[in-house]
Amino acid sequence: MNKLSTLTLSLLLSVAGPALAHETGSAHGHDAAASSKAAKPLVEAVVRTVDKSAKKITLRHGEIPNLDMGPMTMVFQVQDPALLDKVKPGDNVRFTADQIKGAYTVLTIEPVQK
Ligand SMILES: [Cu+2]
Repeated sequence: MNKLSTLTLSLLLSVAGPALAHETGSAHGHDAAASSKAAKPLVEAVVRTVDKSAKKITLRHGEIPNLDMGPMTMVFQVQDPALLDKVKPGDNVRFTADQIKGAYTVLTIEPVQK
């Protein structure tokens, strides 16, 4: 199921990335600050491991357009360790990431109900 959903999501993202990003914004009201700062595209992923003490998370992620990265499993830094309280291994998530001082870093992450 994970393989299939990743495949599906990759396809969806390639045609409907911005639309998907729009849908998830509804839960939290206004997001003016974020959108004025050129928000990063939301990327689908599955959480593999979470390491709060090291502020790291391993994600099996789909394509990350702003990092020019294809789907893979890798470790990310997290900008705020509180983000790691929202997710656990096995969760399907949507996240945004950027390269900060050379380190791939998760900026936002939200679980997705499947
Ligand atoms: Cu990667």
